[in-house]
This record gives sequence, structure tokens and C-alpha cells, in this order.
Amino acid sequence: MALLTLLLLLAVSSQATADEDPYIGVNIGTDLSDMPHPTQVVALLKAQQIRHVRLYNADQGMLVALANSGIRVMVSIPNEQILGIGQSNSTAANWVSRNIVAHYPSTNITAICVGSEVLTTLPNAAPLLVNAIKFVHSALVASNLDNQIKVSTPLSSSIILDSFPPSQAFFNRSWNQVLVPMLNFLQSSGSFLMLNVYPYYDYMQSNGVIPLDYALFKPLPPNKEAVDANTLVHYSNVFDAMVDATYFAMAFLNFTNIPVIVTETGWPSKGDSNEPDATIENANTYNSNLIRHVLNKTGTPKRPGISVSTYIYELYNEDMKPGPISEKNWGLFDANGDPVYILRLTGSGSLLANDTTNQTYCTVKEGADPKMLQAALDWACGPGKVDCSPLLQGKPCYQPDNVIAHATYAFDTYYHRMGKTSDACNFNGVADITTTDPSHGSCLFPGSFGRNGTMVNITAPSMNSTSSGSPGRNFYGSGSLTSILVLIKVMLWSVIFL
Ligand SMILES: *[C@@H]1O[C@H](CO)[C@@H](O)[C@H](O)[C@H]1NC(C)=O
Ligand SMILES: *[C@@H]1O[C@H](CO)[C@@H](O)[C@H](O)[C@H]1NC(C)=O
Ligand SMILES: *[C@@H]1O[C@H](CO)[C@@H](O)[C@H](O)[C@H]1NC(C)=O
Ligand SMILES: *[C@@H]1O[C@H](CO)[C@@H](O)[C@H](O)[C@H]1NC(C)=O
Ligand SMILES: *[C@@H]1O[C@H](CO)[C@@H](O)[C@H](O)[C@H]1NC(C)=O
Ligand SMILES: *[C@@H]1O[C@H](CO)[C@@H](O)[C@H](O)[C@H]1NC(C)=O
Ligand SMILES: *[C@@H]1O[C@H](CO)[C@@H](O)[C@H](O)[C@H]1NC(C)=O
Ligand SMILES: *[C@@H]1O[C@H](CO)[C@@H](O)[C@H](O)[C@H]1NC(C)=O
Ligand SMILES: *[C@@H]1O[C@H](CO)[C@@H](O)[C@H](O)[C@H]1NC(C)=O
Ligand SMILES: CC(=O)N[C@H]1CO[C@H](CO)[C@@H](O)[C@@H]1O
Repeated sequence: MALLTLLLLLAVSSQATADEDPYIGVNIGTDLSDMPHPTQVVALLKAQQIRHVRLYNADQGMLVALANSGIRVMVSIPNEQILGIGQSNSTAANWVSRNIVAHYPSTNITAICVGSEVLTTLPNAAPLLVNAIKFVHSALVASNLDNQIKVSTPLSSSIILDSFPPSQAFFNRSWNQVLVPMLNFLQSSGSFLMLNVYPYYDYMQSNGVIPLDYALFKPLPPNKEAVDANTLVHYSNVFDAMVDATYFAMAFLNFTNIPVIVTETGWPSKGDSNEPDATIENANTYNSNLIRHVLNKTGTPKRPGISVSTYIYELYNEDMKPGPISEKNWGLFDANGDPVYILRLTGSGSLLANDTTNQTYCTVKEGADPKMLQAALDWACGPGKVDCSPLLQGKPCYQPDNVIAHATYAFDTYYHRMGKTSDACNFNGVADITTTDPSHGSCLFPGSFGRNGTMVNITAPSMNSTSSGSPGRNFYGSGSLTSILVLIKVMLWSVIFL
């Protein structure tokens, strides 16, 4: 399978100010049984032109591997360290000096996420959250890095109540004692509100009230669009409605100029039998539409044209994640760096999207007769004039040394040279066209976009697996109960509008 190409705009600056180009980043969770080495991770990011990432910790191996890569990095303080850091400014200063100052600027750290959904997953740390944020910020000020590196904390969208219509949304008042000083801090330090948005869960928990198309950014007939009765604004997707609900919830507390970035969103490609909409097709649709939507600078109905840069959850499928099957299947890639699906990114305006969906290869037909294969291989490398030198001993495609692997290489090379006509992938009936990229290791097949990661030499310290792993998103708990009611209202509103 050819590689998907996430071609991203270069953000001019990490500061999420209104008029700058939005970007797409990717979250890197590490709960994999065979987590690729940091150098392999970075090779994949480069191959996919991913220029913004968020780590769930401050893994030394990753920070070293990301140095001088041109990739912008948001690092995180894991939730279990919030209490310590929120209690002691010297602990905070030590953390900053070890994990930030030691790596900046060769590793381009642009933000520090203090915890992850702390209010909803670790409420007993909530009273210290703002302290932790402020101590970390003070340490950056002391190092003169506070302009380059912003401090914030990703919030679950479930703390926003009555999120539809967005104009009536407000933060769960239980958290105002934390949120008001936090928003004050974000405003005065020029930082942004970090929001995790999961239309998948909203959709799942709505019991059919939210149309799937509305969650997936698919065009809706006008009578299905959700209309905010107060503003008469039409919402055509859950994502925009949640972002606008956040703006309104902030405005309700009198904060009107704090930008939002979405620190997590995505869609799982596989699920349990009771998660029928966790499919490859839906995951591809969601993420492809999301990327186009963000990079198109459409903004949201409340703030048209205002960029909401967004980090996709997530780079790899995390097979070690507990919970339902969907939890293990949010990734764009598997541990080998093979894409789980090929994003559909053509037609996205200024985006240099390369639609690789039609990428095809010529491979050996299953069950083909070995003698006929050998004859076809001999023909391809002889009269067929395929350059078969990569199949020689010591060359990248020598291994595995068997007729099937060698014939596949020769067939595919011939097929591409002949312009991928179906006649060119026949070889007396022992060959077949496939969409799966047969490349392996450093053996790159014609037509392949160059998966990478397997042949890289190890140069960085290894990933600290004990401290790694993305904290669980609060699956099945994160959408507020109210979102169901809210979405019933969505439908009512549309009816009223008609
Ligand atoms: C680091 O990222 C910032 C924000 O995107 C950018 O302005 C700056 O040029 C980058 N620095 C390097 C060395 O790439
Ligand atoms: C920590 O706080 C104490 C007292 O509040 C202050 O004297 C000290 O300078 C602070 N240290 C740092 C590293 O900010
Ligand atoms: C608001 O937050 C409190 C504290 O976490 C929680 O107990 C309550 O259920 C939340 N309210 C709603 C409507 O979600
Ligand atoms: C917001 O500002 C208005 C007008 O200044 C004031 O009446 C209201 O109490 C403020 N609300 C909050 C939550 O501070
Ligand atoms: C991109 O934005 C333009 C207007 O700003 C809009 O007409 C177009 O439909 C958008 N395309 C996508 C794919 O969202
Ligand atoms: C898209 O991929 C093809 C290879 O199939 C390559 O020739 C072309 O330059 C790529 N286009 C862009 C915009 O990357
Ligand atoms: C992919 O194939 C479809 C159907 O054959 C065709 O309509 C589309 O234009 C192709 N896309 C590219 C980029 O070649
Ligand atoms: C990999 O690195 C080791 C030392 O770190 C070196 O001895 C070895 O030659 C390298 N291998 C390759 C293929 O570069
Ligand atoms: C790895 O993580 C553990 C647990 O967080 C920590 O005690 C240890 O110091 C870390 N090791 C390195 C090399 O960062
Ligand atoms: C398949 C492929 O592109 N392999 C390359 C991955 O990157 C290493 C080092 O950067 C190259 O040596 C491989 O050829």
C-alpha cells in the first residue's frame, strides 16, 4: 500500500493567534507492544511531512530524536506528576530545566501540556492544576523561554455543558474555581485553550440522535443541519459546534480573546461488535474531512476564518490500550509504519495533497505454481529488461530469498515501467494487481512512497517505556450525559427551523 501523505502547511509560528495559518499535528501515544524506536518514529513523521506533534510525556529519547528535525513539539507533564509540580515551584523548575531547557532550541518545543484532562480524570489534582501551570510558566520566564513556549492544559469537552446550541454552552460550574484563574492565566500569558474533541463518542452516546454524517463532516441536507436558534447559525458538523460551544462557554465567563487549539480528535478504525461505526471507512472519512476543514481556514460559524489548529489522535494504533477494541485502533499507522488507511486529501486547495488511493502494485497471485513463477521471473529479468540487480545477494531486495518475493519485485517493476496497464501484470496468469505496497525494509518497490523506519540505525537513547503511554482518554465517560439531551435539542431546533 502506498503511503498516505499528510502534507501539512508549515505553520509560521506556534502561537495560535487568529490570523495565522492553521496546521494539523499528530499525537504520539506509545502503548504499543513493539513501540518503534524514536529514530523510526521521526523517520515516519518526516516521510509523512508531519510537522507538529504532541508527546504524552517528555521522553528523552524522543526529544533527542526530534532535535533539528524541523518538527514542532508539544511535550506533556503526565497527570501523576501534577501534584508534585503544583506543590513546589522548585520541582517545577527542575522539570523545566531537565525536560525543556536541556533540549531547546535544537528540539523545537512550542508548548507544554500540563497534564491531560486533569479535571475529569484526576479531580483530586484539580486544586493544584493552576499552580502547576503557573510554576512551569515561571520557570520558563526565568529561562527567558516564555515567549517561545506556551503553557496550557488539555481539557475534555465533557466539561462544557449544554453544548448545543453552542450559544448556550457553559462550563460545568463545579470547575469555575479552577477555570477562572486558568483562563486568566491563558489570557495574560498569550496562551491558548487546549480542547479534546471526540465527535465519535458524542455520536455513540447519542443513541442515534446525532446523524453519523453530522459527526463525519459529510454534507447534510439543509433540513438536517443543526441550527442555533439564538444566532440562527447553521452547524454542519459536530466538531465546529463543539469549538463554538467552547468560545461561548469562555465568553460566559467574560473571556473573549483566548484562542482554541484542538489537542485531540480522531475516529477509530475498528471496534467491538457494539461499535459498528468504528470502521476504516469512517475513520478515513473523518480524518480526511477534518484535515481539509482545518487547512481550508474555514474557521467555525462563530469565528469564520479563525484557525483552529488540530492534533489528530493518533499516530500509531496502540495495541496495549485497555478497554474496548476501538481504544486500540485510533492510529493512522501500525507499528511498522504502514498506514491503516490512505487519507483522501486531494482537492484541498493550497494543500499539496497527493491522492495515493489509486496506487497499485503488481504482485504474485496466491497459490501460483512455483515453476511458472520462476519462468516468469526469468523472463522479466531477461527479455522483460527489468533491472533485477536489487535482488542480488547483499542488495536491499535479496531477502527474503525466495521465488515469490523476487518475482513480486520483478513483476511490480515491469508493471510500473509499462504504465500500470492490466496487461502488464499478467505473466501467464501468475500475477495480480494489488493496492498493498509490497515494499519491506529498505527494499523499496516501484510505486511505493517509501515507508520507512525498519532500517534506521539506533542513535538516540531508547524510549522510556515505563513513563510513556498516552493516558487513556476517558472513553465512554467523556461525553457528558447532557450531550444526549443537547442533541435531542439539535433535532428539535432543526424542526423548529423548518
Ligand atoms: C520553532 O517553531 C517556531 C514556531 O513554529 C518557529 O517560529 C521557529 O522558526 C522554529 N524554530 C526552528 C529552529 O525551526
Ligand atoms: C519559589 O517560591 C519561593 C517562595 O514563594 C520563592 O522565594 C522562590 O524564589 C521561588 N523559586 C522559584 C524557582 O521560582
Ligand atoms: C459537573 O462536575 C461535577 C464534578 O466533577 C460532576 O460531579 C457533575 O456530574 C458535573 N455535572 C454535569 C452535568 O456533568
Ligand atoms: C462578566 O461581565 C459582566 C459585565 O461586566 C458582569 O456583569 C458579569 O458578572 C461578569 N461575569 C463573570 C462570570 O465574571
Ligand atoms: C474551503 O473554503 C471555501 C470558502 O472559504 C469553501 O467554499 C469550500 O467549500 C471549502 N472547502 C472545503 C473542502 O471545506
Ligand atoms: C504525487 O505522487 C506522484 C507519484 O505517484 C509524484 O510524481 C508527484 O510529484 C506527487 N505530487 C505531489 C504534489 O506530491
Ligand atoms: C482514482 O480512481 C478513480 C476511479 O477510477 C478516478 O475517478 C480518480 O480520478 C482517480 N484518482 C486519481 C488521483 O488518479
Ligand atoms: C550502527 O551504529 C553502531 C554504533 O552506534 C555502528 O557500530 C554501526 O556500524 C552502525 N550501523 C550502520 C549500518 O550504520
Ligand atoms: C523512566 O521512567 C521512570 C518512571 O517514570 C523514571 O523513574 C526513570 O527515571 C526514567 N528513566 C529515564 C532514563 O528517563
Ligand atoms: C525504505 C526506505 O526508504 N528505507 C530508508 C529508511 O531510512 C534509512 C535511513 O534514513 C535509509 O537508509 C533507508 O534506505
